[in-house]
Amino acid sequence: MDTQCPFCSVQCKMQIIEHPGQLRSTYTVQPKPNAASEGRLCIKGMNAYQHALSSSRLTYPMARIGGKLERVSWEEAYRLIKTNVTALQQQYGRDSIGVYGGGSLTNESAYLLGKFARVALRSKYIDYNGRFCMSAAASAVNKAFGIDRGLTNQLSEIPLAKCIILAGTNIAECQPTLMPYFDRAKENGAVIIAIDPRNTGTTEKADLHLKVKPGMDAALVNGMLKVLIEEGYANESFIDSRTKGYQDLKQHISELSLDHLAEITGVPAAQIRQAAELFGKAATGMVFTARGVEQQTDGYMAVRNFLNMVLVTGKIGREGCGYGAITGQGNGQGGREHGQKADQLPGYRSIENPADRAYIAGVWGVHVDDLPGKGVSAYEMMEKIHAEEIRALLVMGSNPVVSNPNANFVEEGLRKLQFLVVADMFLSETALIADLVLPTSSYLENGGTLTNLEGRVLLREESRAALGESKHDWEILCGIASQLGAEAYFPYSTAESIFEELRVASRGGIADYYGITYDRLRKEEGVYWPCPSVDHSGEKRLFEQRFAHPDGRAELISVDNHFPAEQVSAEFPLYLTTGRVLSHYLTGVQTRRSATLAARSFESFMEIHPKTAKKYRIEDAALVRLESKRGSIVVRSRHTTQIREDTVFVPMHWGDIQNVNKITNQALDPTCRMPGFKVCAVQVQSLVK
Ligand SMILES: Nc1nc2c(c(=O)[nH]1)N[C@H]1C(S)=C(S)[C@@H](COP(=O)(O)OP(=O)(O)OC[C@H]3O[C@@H](n4cnc5c(=O)[nH]c(N)nc54)[C@H](O)[C@@H]3O)O[C@H]1N2
Ligand SMILES: Nc1nc2c(c(=O)[nH]1)N[C@H]1C(S)=C(S)[C@@H](COP(=O)(O)OP(=O)(O)OC[C@H]3O[C@@H](n4cnc5c(=O)[nH]c(N)nc54)[C@H](O)[C@@H]3O)O[C@H]1N2
Ligand code: SF4
Ligand SMILES: [Mo]
Repeated sequence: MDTQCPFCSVQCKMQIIEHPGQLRSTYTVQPKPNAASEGRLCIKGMNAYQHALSSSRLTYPMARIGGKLERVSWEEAYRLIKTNVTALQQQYGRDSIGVYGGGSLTNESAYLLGKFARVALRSKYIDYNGRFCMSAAASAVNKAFGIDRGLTNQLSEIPLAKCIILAGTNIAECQPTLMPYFDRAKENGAVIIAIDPRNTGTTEKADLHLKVKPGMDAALVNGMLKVLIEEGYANESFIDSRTKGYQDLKQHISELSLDHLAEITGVPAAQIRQAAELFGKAATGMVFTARGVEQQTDGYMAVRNFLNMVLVTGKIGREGCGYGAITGQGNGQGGREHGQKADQLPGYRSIENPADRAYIAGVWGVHVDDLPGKGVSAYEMMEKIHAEEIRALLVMGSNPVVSNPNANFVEEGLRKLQFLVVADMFLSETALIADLVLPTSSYLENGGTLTNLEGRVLLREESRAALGESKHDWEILCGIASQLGAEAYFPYSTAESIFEELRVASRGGIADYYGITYDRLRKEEGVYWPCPSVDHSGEKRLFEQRFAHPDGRAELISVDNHFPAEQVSAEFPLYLTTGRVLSHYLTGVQTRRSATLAARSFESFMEIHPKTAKKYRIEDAALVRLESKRGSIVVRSRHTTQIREDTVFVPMHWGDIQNVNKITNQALDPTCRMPGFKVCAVQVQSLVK
C-alpha cells in the first residue's frame, strides 16, 4: 500500500507491505521519497498501520437503543438523522444543529463539511478542532502579513538560516522527521535559540535555551525587541519600505524596562540580551512558533510579537529568512482554508464579506440570503450546547470529550444533547456517549488531498477498499444531505469530483487552489498554494516583494505584557502546562490502539522538579492527584530537573481519569478564541500514604 502517514503535518510518504502468514499477516513499512521529510519516517509513521488494521475498527453503524450502542443498518442510521434533525429544526430553528470537524479530514471532506452545514443544514454553527491548534497563529499571520500559510518558506531553506528561534515548539517529538533540517543548519554554523519552560528533545539542540515562565512569551519578546531596537539591530530600510506601525511599537518598547521583563518572564536579562543580539547580528534568520506560544489566552498577540521581531529585523521574504507556525495535524493547513471554521468560506473567504458570500453562493447554486452567517468557536459551541441553543451535534474527525478544555463541563454538555452523532473509525471517548456512531474509513481506504505544513498540497491515493460497511466521510455527508432533501447540491461520486468544485470555490480567494489538479499532483508530487492557474508553479517563498495586504505592507503592533488568565495561589500553587510525547498522537484514540506505540508509553505522567516534589512530598513514579478549580486527574509522577520548579507538565493523550483537560482552563483568547491550554493553576497531592 503506497500511502501517507495519517498523523502530523509533515505528511511523510510510506509503503506498507503485507506478508501473508498462515494464521495472520505481518507488515513491514518502508519510507518513500518525498520532499518534506526527504524520505524519513518517525516511529508513529512506522507503526501507523497497526491502528488502521486493528480489530477495534468500527465496521457498521451503531445507535443507542435502550442505553446501549447496537448495530443498525445505514438506512436506519440515515432515518434516525433525518427524523431528529427535521424535528429539532422545526421546533428550535435551523441553528439548533451544530457541526464539529477536524484537521485530519481530507481537503475534500473538510470542504464538504462546511458546505453541508451551510447548504444541507443551513446552520451557522460549525467549527473544528483547528480552533485549538492553529487559530492563534493563523489569525496573527493573516493580520500581520495578509495571508496565512504555515511556513513562508520551503523546509529546504531552513539550513540556510544563520539564527533559528524555536518558540514553544517541540519539533523533535512532534515533527521528528524535520529535525535533520535543523541539524544541517547547525552544521552550516547556525545558532539555535529555544524558548520553552521545559527541556525537550528540541531544546537539547539549542545553543541557548530561554526557560520562560508559562504564558510569558509576549513579554519575553518585548525584551528582545527592546534590545534589537535600542542597540541598532532594526533594519530601518526594510521597516520604511515594507511595514507600517513602527513608530508606535518603538514608543511602546521604549517605555518598558528590561529588568522588569526579566523578572516577570523568569528569564535573566543577560539571556534576553544574548538571544536578541544573536538574532539581530545574524545575516539570515527564521522564527518558528507552535502551541507553546499559541495556546494561550494571549496567543494571538504573542504570535504578533514574534512577527514584530521578524519584521523589525527584516528577516523575511528572502533566502533563509522567514516565519513558520509549525502546523499540527495532518491536514491542519488545508483544514483551515476551506470552510470548517465558523467565520469562513472556501479559499479562506470570509462569511461576513458580501462579495465572498455572493461568489460562494454562485458556486454552490444557492441564494446568497440562504447562506447562514458566522457561528461561534469550538469551545463556545460547547457553551451553546449547555445553553440548549444547540440540541444536536455531528462530530467528524475529533474527540472533544478529551481535547476540549474544562472537559467535565464539555462531557456533561454532550451528554445533554438530544442527538449526538459521531463519525469515527473507533469508539473514541466521544463516540462512546453518542446516540449514533457512523463508521468511517481510515487513511488507507480514503483517497484525497491534504496540505502539509509548508502549504504543499499532496494527493494521498486510496490503498484498499473500505472496511466492512464503513464509508468515507464525504460519502456519509452526501448520504445525510440527500436524506435532508439537498441531494442536488451533493452529487459527488469521487473525491476528485469534490476537489474539482473546491478548485473553483477557492479561485480568487487567499488560499487559491484553482491551478491544482489531481493530474498535476500525481506528476509533480505536490503543488504549493497559492496556485491561481494550471500553468502556475505554486509559490515557494512568500513576500519577496510585497505582503498580501492591499498596500503591500506588513503590520507591526504594540503588544502588552500579558499574564495568564489563571495565576497560582495558596490553594493552587503550581503552574500546569500540557503537550505531547513522541509515541502518541493527540487524544490517543489511534495510537493507544497501536500495540507498539502504546507499549512505549502506556500511561500518562506528570513531570515535576525534584525540589518541588520534595516540598509536596511526592516520590518518583508515585500516583498523584492533580487538581484545579475545575476538576482532578490521577497520573504518575516523574521527577526531572528538566522542568521549571514552579511548573508541572502532563501530556494530553489519555482519557477518563488521566484526561488532563478535566483540569485545564477554558478561558479563551479574545481575538482568535483559542483556549489557554498551556497554563492553569493546580495543586498536587501524593496518593501514596
Ligand atoms: N508525537 C506527536 N506529534 C504531534 C502531535 C502529537 O499529539 N504527538 N500532535 C500534532 C499536533 S495537532 C500539533 S498541534 C503539534 C504540536 O506541536 P508542539 O506545539 O510542538 O507540541 P506541544 O507539546 O503541545 O508544545 C510544544 C512545547 O511548548 C512548551 N510550552 C508549554 N508552555 C509554554 C509557554 O508558555 N511558552 C513556550 N514558549 N513554550 C511552552 C511545552 O513544554 C512543549 O515542549 O504536534 C503535532 N505532532
Ligand atoms: N490540554 C491540551 N489539550 C489540547 C491540546 C494541548 O496541547 N493541550 N492540543 C489541542 C490541539 S493542537 C488539537 S489539534 C486537538 C486535537 O484533538 P481532537 O480534535 O480530539 O483530535 P484527535 O485526538 O486526533 O481526534 C480525532 C478523532 O477522529 C478520528 N479520526 C481520525 N481520522 C479521521 C478521519 O479521517 N475521519 C473521521 N471521521 N475521524 C477520524 C480519530 O479516531 C479520533 O477519534 O486537541 C487540543 N487539545
Ligand atoms: S508522525 Fe509526522 S513526522 Fe512522523 S511519520 Fe507521520 S507525518 Fe512523518
Ligand atoms: Mo493541533
